[in-house]
Amino acid sequence: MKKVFLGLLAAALVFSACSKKEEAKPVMDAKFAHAEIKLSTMQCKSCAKNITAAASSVAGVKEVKVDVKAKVAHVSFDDSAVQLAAIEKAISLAGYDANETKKDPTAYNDLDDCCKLPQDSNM
Ligand SMILES: [Cu+2]
Repeated sequence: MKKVFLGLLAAALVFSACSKKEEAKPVMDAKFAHAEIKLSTMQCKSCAKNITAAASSVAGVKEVKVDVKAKVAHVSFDDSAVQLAAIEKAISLAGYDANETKKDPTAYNDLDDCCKLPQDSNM
């Protein structure tokens, strides 16, 4: 009987401790939209730099983070100022596929060999 009582007491203490915990505050900035852009043709860190520069140059884009391994760009942007399609376009004009937007062929030709697809590279 005593054990049951202690068990209940312990449970009550745990419960009260939990209920006092502060709720985690959301860290996302509500003002900005977030999107992932697939970069299926990117090859290396140099590509990441080119893509970051291209996407960052679009007005309304707040932050660009390119994940080289995953071949994805994480973009934060003000969606009242710019559409995702405009960001994709800027990346395509730098010579890379961005989601379904195909790379600009001229820009792609001007890329360093290391940034081209393995079948187009002369290295
Ligand atoms: Cu590259």
